[in-house]
Amino acid sequence: MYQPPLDAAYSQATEEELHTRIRAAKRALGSRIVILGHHYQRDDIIQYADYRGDSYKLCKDAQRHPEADAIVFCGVHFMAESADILSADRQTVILPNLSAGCSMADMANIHQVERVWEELGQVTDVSRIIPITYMNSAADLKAFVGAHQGAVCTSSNARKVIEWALDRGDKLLFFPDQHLGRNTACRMGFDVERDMLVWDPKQTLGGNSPAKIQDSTVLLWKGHCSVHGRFTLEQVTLSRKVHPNIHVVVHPECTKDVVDAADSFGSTEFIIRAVEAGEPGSKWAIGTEINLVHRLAAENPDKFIMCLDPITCPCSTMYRIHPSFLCYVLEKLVQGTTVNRIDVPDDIKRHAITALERMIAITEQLQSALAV
Ligand code: CIZ
Repeated sequence: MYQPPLDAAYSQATEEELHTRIRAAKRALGSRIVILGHHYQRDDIIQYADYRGDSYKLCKDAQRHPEADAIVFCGVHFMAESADILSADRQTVILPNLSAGCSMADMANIHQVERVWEELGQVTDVSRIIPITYMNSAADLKAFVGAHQGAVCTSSNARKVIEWALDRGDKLLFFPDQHLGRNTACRMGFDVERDMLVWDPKQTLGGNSPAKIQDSTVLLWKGHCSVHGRFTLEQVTLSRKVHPNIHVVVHPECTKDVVDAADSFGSTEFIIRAVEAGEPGSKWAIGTEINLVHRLAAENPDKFIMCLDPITCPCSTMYRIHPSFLCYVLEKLVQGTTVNRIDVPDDIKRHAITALERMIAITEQLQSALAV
């Protein structure tokens, strides 16, 4: 989405001035707003978050605040859409910078997915395919999935959602991140060559033969995360050579060779829990977004924590939430104006909520099973 440039009151304000103004606006708004900060946000923003978390946890946190008129989501576009779908109708969701998108989410759009579904129908029985979309996808893809017996998943519940789907169908169409789908399916015993294929939406039948499609169980959309795609097997090997006994933990959006070589892998919440539970003096090489790695290092001074990639690169779209944008949306709210509202149309919301609620039901069953 297009974010018009901010006027001089914001773009030319000093950092110090912006922080003073953000604090004043937040104080003035009190419980009328709740500010959500994704783990990948810079510290300059996280310091104002009422909640920090992954996209799923933050949507759940916001639901605990029915009294708030506005939910200010410091994250990216698909996250604000999900919060809008799951929040009360009277609440507005605000994304401080409208151009904060997700390049992976943009790798699958509704026109492509509908065309792929039609193509699949020419070679196999689509009523036996369950579509699963990663949380990192636009609301209309979540609606597609909801309308076709599928569900949303996140990196923390992908396995459970895939198991659920395979109880209901014979195949999965998993989009947009091939790596999360592949890494999860491999851990479930599926074989990359025998059971999976990669679907390139730019090619007829995704670049596959009808026989391969009929024989495969896990159809992986050709999408990826540019940040997690930077981590390599060589970095894992080097970190172990330089720091013997280092524990390598990576995100499942990394490529399979990196995930296979790591000591453990999981969602941002998993990585945080793993590091926090580590022994004092333990060493950690982490393969995820750099703001989270730096925060973990600052908050766990008793451990050695480094990013697996020496030439670190932040998620450039997350980085678009600069304090000037947070200041802008908060001050406008103080003045009685809502700017940068993310409002998912009702026809999309109707089916997207089905897909999200299926995921929530599957996840909550998982949590209660773990608690037993
Ligand atoms: O679900 C999220 O928030 C993302 C993008 C990753 C994760 O593992 O938390």
